[in-house]
Amino acid sequence: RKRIVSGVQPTGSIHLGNYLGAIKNWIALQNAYETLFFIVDLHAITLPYETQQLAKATRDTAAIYLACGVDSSQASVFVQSHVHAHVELMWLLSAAAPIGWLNRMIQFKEKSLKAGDENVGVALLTYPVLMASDILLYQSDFVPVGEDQKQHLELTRELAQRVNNLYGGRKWKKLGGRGGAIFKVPEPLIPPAGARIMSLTDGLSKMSKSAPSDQSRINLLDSKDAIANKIKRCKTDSFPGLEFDNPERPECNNLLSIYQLISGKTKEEVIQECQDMNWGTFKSLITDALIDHLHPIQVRYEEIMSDPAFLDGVLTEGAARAKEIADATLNNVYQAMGFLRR
Ligand code: AQP
Repeated sequence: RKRIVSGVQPTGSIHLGNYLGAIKNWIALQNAYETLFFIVDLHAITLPYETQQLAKATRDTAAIYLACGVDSSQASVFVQSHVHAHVELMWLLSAAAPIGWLNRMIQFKEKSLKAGDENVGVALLTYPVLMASDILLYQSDFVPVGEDQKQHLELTRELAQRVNNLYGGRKWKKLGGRGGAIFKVPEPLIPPAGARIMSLTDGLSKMSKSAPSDQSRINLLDSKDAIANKIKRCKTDSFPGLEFDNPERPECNNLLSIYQLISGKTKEEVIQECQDMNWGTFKSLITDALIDHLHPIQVRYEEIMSDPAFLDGVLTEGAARAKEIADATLNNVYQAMGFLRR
């Protein structure tokens, strides 16, 4: 079976964007592919963070994966830092990664510009090398990526090819290796349309964990009242009726898309149902749909959190399965790069 890897950072509450853009799609993939879903805690420290929160957020994120329907008997669910090979391979890859490639990464430019050079850790620059390590360790065939991560995946692909050229093939064979490519070059798996969920308070910026206002996002664990309140106060417009894809109505497009994804209806069905509605009627419809969709996830989340031994078991087993694949790749890389092995 073809293999897929993906992960979410434990940097705050998991929101509807993470769910509709990533986790919900994983569930659809786990039957057809071999899947590894991890909680990327090592990535979560690239910007200032709260040490008292990291471990809790990591466990919460794992529990949310399971509550959303990730099946730990099929998928390997684990914490990135529990598999040491991620960091080790990252160092080896960073020797092959030209600084120029990293300097061109837009996310780094944007985030570092905000904070200023003296306040930004080196890890923010080398973050894409760790991401490449996360993917290449598992010889992944596909990586589900949103628009924002496309550039990083392209870097992963180029880095894989560069390492294959520098150290693979005949040179590796001479060192006792199997020869050929060290890494599989992964392909992006672009999620279904409409999977970029925007902020509730500004239809032009994406829904994000790190946005200062909690009103801008629906968290998966929000109470019924919180959901109702956020939808009540979310940004709308004063055009008549409701419609998708009008560039002058980004909030309208976003809310209709959310409703479509949550209700499982087609776009045409949503158009038929909602085009003549006013905001008041639609808001009560989407509020109910969100509450109904999230309720079973919240119930499962509580069950999982009430049984810490179960969650520990899932994460231990997931890390063990991941380690087997990761260590095999890492050993190949050490060998191909000419290291003296124990
Ligand atoms: N608004 C979104 N719409 C669709 N997909 C989204 N994702 C995030 N936001 C949206 C997808 O969620 C996955 C995990 O994201 P991440 O935790 O690695 O980091 P992120 O993309 O930076 O997510 P956030 O919530 O915006 O976090 P912060 O604020 O910490 O940077 C990815 O697959 C991402 O595409």
